[in-house]
Amino acid sequence: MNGSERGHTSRVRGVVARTLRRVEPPPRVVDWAIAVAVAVEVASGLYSFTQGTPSGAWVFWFHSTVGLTLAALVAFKLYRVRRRVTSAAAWDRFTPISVLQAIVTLAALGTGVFWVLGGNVPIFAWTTLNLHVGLGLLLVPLVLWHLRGRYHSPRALDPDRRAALKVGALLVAGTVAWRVTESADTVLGGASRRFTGSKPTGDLYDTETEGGGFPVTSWVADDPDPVDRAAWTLSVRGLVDEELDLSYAGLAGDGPDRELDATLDCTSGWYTHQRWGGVRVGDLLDSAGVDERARYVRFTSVTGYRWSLPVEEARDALLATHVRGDRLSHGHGAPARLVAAGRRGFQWVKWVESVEVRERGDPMQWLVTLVSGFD
Ligand SMILES: Nc1nc2c(c(=O)[nH]1)N[C@H]1C(S)=C(S)[C@@H](COP(=O)(O)O)O[C@H]1N2
Ligand SMILES: [Mo]
Repeated sequence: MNGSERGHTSRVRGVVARTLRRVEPPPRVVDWAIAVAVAVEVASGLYSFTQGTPSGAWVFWFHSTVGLTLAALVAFKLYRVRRRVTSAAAWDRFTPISVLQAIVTLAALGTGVFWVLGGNVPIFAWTTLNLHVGLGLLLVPLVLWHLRGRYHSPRALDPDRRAALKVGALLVAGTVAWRVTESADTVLGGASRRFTGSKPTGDLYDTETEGGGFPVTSWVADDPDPVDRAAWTLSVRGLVDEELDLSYAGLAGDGPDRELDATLDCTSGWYTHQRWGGVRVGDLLDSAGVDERARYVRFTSVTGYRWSLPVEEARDALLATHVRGDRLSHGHGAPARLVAAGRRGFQWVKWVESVEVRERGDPMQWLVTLVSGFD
């Protein structure tokens, strides 16, 4: 390197240092902002699983915006601590976890952006969106462990106006970056992505999929033996005037009673729009007669997997026996499955055998959907 090159390099360094000083919040503010942003991302990410109608679209853009802001915070942090990682002498017993945390954070952010830009590299049955969720959840114990070793009381922060403005500016930059990724996605042909981030099944799965051309998925481990239509009955119980036990012939002997177009949108990141046939739950409830205390209707699978809907919403749902004019295949939930338009896939209970009218919701259903099938 000659003298003028060296002068040039140090001038560039000077510019970087000055720019950093202008935009970078103080170190402890960065550290705390990272912890808060990770918590916000985990919470908004999980909450987004419950959103299936465009009124919930804000959760997805909020999650993206905070994620991109987090990327900037992580960049500041990594730049600041780079020497502590590259010099072996500076390592202590918390450094390996910190390095792992940095890798997982970057991977979680990277898979999120990659997915939004239309990317998907499936690993066995996992889409890149599943991987993103897994990495995000892995961050929870890692951040807690990191805080254990490197905790600074937030009282040591003195949140001056400048620091607050810098964090605010980063959020604005995150919003701009989010708009840019959205536009980039449109240019890359991502118009078919739903507001939930889900893509048409055809974009994700090129293998033959069972009946109706969309994949068979179960949330975690639910995998019953095929249910015999002739032996199956659907029971209607709870706050009803008259309990019902309906056979398949009684329910759909003459073919489906109603048809409903609805989008099945799985939290693994795919959706499929289908015409479903079956019985309107409202008609079932009317035949049984509903008590005025009724607030929820709970749908339970032969496996115990279950979900409840507020009674008014449940009335408009379908207990589907058919899709695209054909009887449901086993994988898609034969003899009957719940079709709840505007709800996410995991709430569309398959292999339904019982409908219960209840006064209360069912908080345990959250746990049951995760553990059903492990026995
Ligand atoms: N009983 C039961 N119903 C279930 C599930 C399950 O694991 N068990 N998985 C849910 C999930 S996560 C989705 S996305 C849809 C998938 O429906 P499909 O297999 O017909 O595509 O079913 C839902 N219904
Ligand atoms: Mo799903």
